[in-house]
This record gives sequence, C-alpha cells and structure tokens, in this order.
Amino acid sequence: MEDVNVPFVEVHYVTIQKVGDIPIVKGDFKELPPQVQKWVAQMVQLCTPRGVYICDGSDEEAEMVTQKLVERGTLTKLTKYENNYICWTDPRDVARVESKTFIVTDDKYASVPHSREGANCVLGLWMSPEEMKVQLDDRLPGCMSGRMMYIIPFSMGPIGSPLSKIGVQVTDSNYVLLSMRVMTRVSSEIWKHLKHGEEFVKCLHSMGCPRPVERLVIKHWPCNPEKTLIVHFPDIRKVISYGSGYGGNSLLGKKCFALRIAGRIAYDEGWLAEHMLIMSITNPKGEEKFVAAAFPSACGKTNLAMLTPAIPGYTVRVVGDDIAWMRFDKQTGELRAINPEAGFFGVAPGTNMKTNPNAILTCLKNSIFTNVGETADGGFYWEGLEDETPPGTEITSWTGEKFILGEDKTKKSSHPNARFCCPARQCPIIHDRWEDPAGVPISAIIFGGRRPEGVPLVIESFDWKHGVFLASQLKSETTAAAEHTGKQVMHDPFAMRPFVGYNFGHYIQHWLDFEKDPNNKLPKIFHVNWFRLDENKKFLWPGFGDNIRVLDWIIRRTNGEDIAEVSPVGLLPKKDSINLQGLVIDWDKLMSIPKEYWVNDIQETLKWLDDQLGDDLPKDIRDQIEKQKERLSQLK
Ligand code: TSX
Ligand code: MN
Repeated sequence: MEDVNVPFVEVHYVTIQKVGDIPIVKGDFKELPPQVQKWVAQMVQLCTPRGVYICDGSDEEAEMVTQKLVERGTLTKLTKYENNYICWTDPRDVARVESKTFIVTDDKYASVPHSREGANCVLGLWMSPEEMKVQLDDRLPGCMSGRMMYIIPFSMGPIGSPLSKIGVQVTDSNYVLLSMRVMTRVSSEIWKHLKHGEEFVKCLHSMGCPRPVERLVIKHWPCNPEKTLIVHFPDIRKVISYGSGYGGNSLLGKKCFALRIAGRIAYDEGWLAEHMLIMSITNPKGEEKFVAAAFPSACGKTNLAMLTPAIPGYTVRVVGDDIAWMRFDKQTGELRAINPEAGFFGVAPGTNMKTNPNAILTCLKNSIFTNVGETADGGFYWEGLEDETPPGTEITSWTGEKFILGEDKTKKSSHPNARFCCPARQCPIIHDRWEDPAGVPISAIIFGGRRPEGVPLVIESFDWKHGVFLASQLKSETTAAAEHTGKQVMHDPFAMRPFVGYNFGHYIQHWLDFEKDPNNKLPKIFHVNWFRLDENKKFLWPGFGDNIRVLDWIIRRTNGEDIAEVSPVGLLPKKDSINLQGLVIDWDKLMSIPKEYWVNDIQETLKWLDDQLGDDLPKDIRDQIEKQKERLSQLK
C-alpha cells in the first residue's frame, strides 16, 4: 500500500469506507447525495484509483495538496509573496486543443451546422456516441491506477443562487484540484443543495497517466498528449476530459461547463451563456451602468474588465472577465447577468502595472502561475514586466533555462499562453455585487475585434437583428495556428467559435428569438475596435484607459442621448460627441468607412457564414447581409 496521505484520527472506531475494494481516504461517502454516489461509484470502478478523496474546500485541504505538489516538484513556492506557486508543464501540454475537443449527440446536426460540401467546419467537432465509446473504452479503464481520485463538489455562480449550477468534478490531478478551488466555489455545502433534487453536471478528468507510468513524465507534469480527448455530452450534461492537465482542457467548470454545457442548458431553458466580461461604469454624476462585452483572444478582454479610466471622475468595477450567464427577468424584463466563475485565469505575458495594474495586484497572493518565468528572488516574471523588474535580475524560464534580464533580448521567459490563476475577490476593483445572487442589470452588450483595417472605433447597431448580425460577423486578427502564415483576420462569431456546445445556426437563432418576447428589454448592441492602424502601421487609438471615452459614449447612447448618426454599417458617433480632451486623434481616419473594404468584407462574410452554416444560417442574418449590401451600394 502506498502512502496514505491523510492521517485517520480515531481510526479505532471509524470504519474505513470502501467503494468496491477501493478505500475512501477522506470524507464521508454517505454525505454525497444518492445520484452523486451512484455516478462516483461507477467512475471509481472504471478508473480504479488507489483511493478516493472527497474534497471539502477547506484551507487545510489546500495546504495538504499544495505540500504534496511541492514535494513532488510540480509546484514551487514563489517566496516573494504569500501563498503563490509556480508550475511548469510538459511543453506538449500548454493550451486548449480544439482538434481534440468533441461534442457527442445522437443527431450530428444537434451539435454542428450543415456546413457546405467541402467546407471545413470550424464551429465544433461532432462524434457519434458509438465511435466515441470506442475511443473512451481505449482510454478510461484503469486510467487512474495508482493515483488518488479527488471528488470536487463545485458551484458555478454563488452557492445557492437560482442562477447558479452545480457540478462534480472527478480528477486524478491535484493541480486541477487547486486551480478549481480558485476558479470555482468548492465546498461540501454543495451536497446539501443537491439534496433538494437539483441536477448536477458530471465532469470526469484524468491525466491519462496511470501508475506505474509507462511514459516519461516531463517536468513532473503527467499527461498523455497523443491520446488527449475532451468530450461533451450536452444531452446528459456530462464532460469527459482525458490526457491534458492544462486550463480549458482540465478545469472543466470553465469552457466545458460554463460555456459549452451551460450554453446548451441555456438554449433549452431560454437564457444565455456567453464568452463575456461583465463590468460597471460610474460616471462623474454618480450614475452606474453595467455592460457585458465579448472579444476574441488577444484583444485585452481582461484588461478592459479591470480598466483604470484615463479621465477623472469615472469609476470602473469588475464583475467578471471571461464568462457571463444572462437571462431576461420575467418580472422586470431586464437582462440580468452573473459571473459563474470565482477567479481569473488570464494570459500573463503583456500584463503589467501599465496595461492592467488591477490584475497584477490581484495575483500577489493565493495564486498559481503556469508556464511563466521565475526571478532569482522568488518572483514571477513574463514578457511585459521588463520595466518593473531590475535589469540584471536572473530569470529561470518556463523551460528551465537561466538568463540575465537585459543581456540577451532573444531569450523568452514564458510561454505565450502562460497564465495567472487568482481569486477574483482579491481584485482591488471587484464590484460589491459581484456575487449578487440576482445578478446585475446589463444596459449594453459590446462585441469587439482586433481589426487593423477598415473598421471604425465604435458602431452601434440599428436594432436587435442588426446587432445579432454584427456579432455573427465578428472577426479578429490572430497569430494563425500555422506559424509561417503570420497574422490573419479570422472569423470568431460572438467570440464563441470554439465554445458553442450545439448547432451554431440554432445558437444565432436563439439570440434572434429574444426579440419575440415583448416583455424583454433588449439592451443596445455595439461593436468596438481599439486596433485600427494608419498607413504607417501606427495605432489610431490609444486604447487602454482611454477606452473609457468610448464606454462613456455607449452609456450615453443607452440613455437615449442624440449623439449618433446613420452610416451604411451602423450608427456612428457624431463628430465631437466622444470626449477626446487631451488626445491627438485623426478622427476622420479612425471613423472612416472605406467602401471598397466593406464591399469586399460583406462578400467574404456571406461566403464564410454560408460555407460554415449552410441552411442553418438564420434567414434574418441573410436579410441583414442583403440590407448591408444595399446600404453600401449607396455609399460614395
Ligand atoms: O488590452 C488592450 N486594450 C484594452 C485595454 C483596456 N491592449 C493590449 C492588447 C493585447 C492583449 C491594447 N493594445 C489596446 C487596448 O485598448 N490597444 C492596443 C494597441 C496599442 C498599443 C500600444 C499603444 C497604443 C495602442 N501605445 C501608445 O499609443 C503609446
Ligand atoms: Mn476566454
């Protein structure tokens, strides 16, 4: 028998519980609601761990698990701070793997749209239950042999809120357990709520590296990259993730549950699970409004959520930086939103005291850093912290290479997808109501993309249908997956392209349908672009704290101020209606609508949407495209 890591006090009268012949080393199995007991027992039989540890979310539990990870070498304490740890992964396990992420339903077209013949569908991958069974039968039996199975009860959203949902994650990774404690609400209190008949989302995760290990374990990070598979069963509210310990692949509460599974529940129940930040803006008059905003990756969504306004008198508060669950209130018709998460799992490189001081201040304690560099004095380091770290500091990179800061500019300390994982409650500008069980009322929905060319700073939609169309044609510049292709503007409708758990055409129609209930107070929809370049590739807009000027205009529009004028692509700010005091801006360049660009763009958008969605593309969107073409034809 290997080390039993929890001392059993009073063993002489405690009967050691077992599931089959596998011992429960911590917790009381009888405390689990019957439906959880049944599923956990099945998972124990399937995965055959050496023991079962039922988590309670306590600090002692975290300390014990942290200690184990430090002893094993997976975590290193960052001595410069209080309770901060750094972790370096196997270099093959550093990001979400879209090509290995599947949705399983009996009917293929419940999961993915009817893409045109020859078009490569990038709006989700489907596999049949029969085929997936073969794949899972090859992976799951015995996958936790020799390892501990942790049972993690968690709530997405404040425990007990009518807007929250409960999950149970079973995992053999204690790194995942520690991260789940930051990103979700882990507590044995969950069991009491489930007893009242609530359904729960079943989340099974394994690193796919049973003991004795057959492969080389690199960096004390067990994983199985060849066989990685992330599978969603939206019909039965279940996720199975195998082979990866990284972020979105393994912290199943986040993308898998809060977006893909919850998105499908939301479709069934008439609400929305979106890839959006939630923030409030208070103007100098003391009026506060909440907005939700969706951006594809590399647009600075977390930076916007925690904005430090560049003009005095404004206050920003953050409710969430990644996911919003929203529903129209049956009584008042307001759109109310909660952040289902409890932490921030943000891209570290680029984050510093200039771009996002509040993020830095949030992760000075109780945080986990993955694939960043470490300074010789036990601090974190990543690209972007050059000006805040003394030159001459010795850095150990995420691959274990040592270098002196400032000496060799080609040396990289961090993986580009390196992350901080920190508790939201520690954020200096966290909103008082960030855990309000009733959610916060959303006045505007903002979509944005990184568009170097053609797209003005801000566009307001003409109406709801036009807003849904703006979201459907969302695009952003990204470093393409294939390294040699460089930067490309890619489609990412609603910033949800990799995250919708059902047919994307049905998803767009679901958005359109909210207009049909006259009780719904539909928020105004906007599109923003902080990233337009001039002919010398210089940014036309300063961005960051100055974005408050755009947010202020958006909020004044929600108050009905007459500060917008019609253009072929939407409503634009009237000249001088955005406060530009103290800035030197080439307004005409920033706001121009180049006809040739937009004519090509709408053609390309129609082709892409038609290829991807085929007959599942809602008719309202086709109509919007035709209307836009018509308006553009009248442009000089
Ligand atoms: O996060 C960004 N935001 C949103 C902030 C609230 N970034 C960083 C993007 C990578 C994640 C931005 N980068 C933003 C922005 O608004 N804008 C830009 C582009 C930009 C970069 C540097 C400058 C200006 C614009 N510097 C100067 O003008 C000196
Ligand atoms: Mn995200």
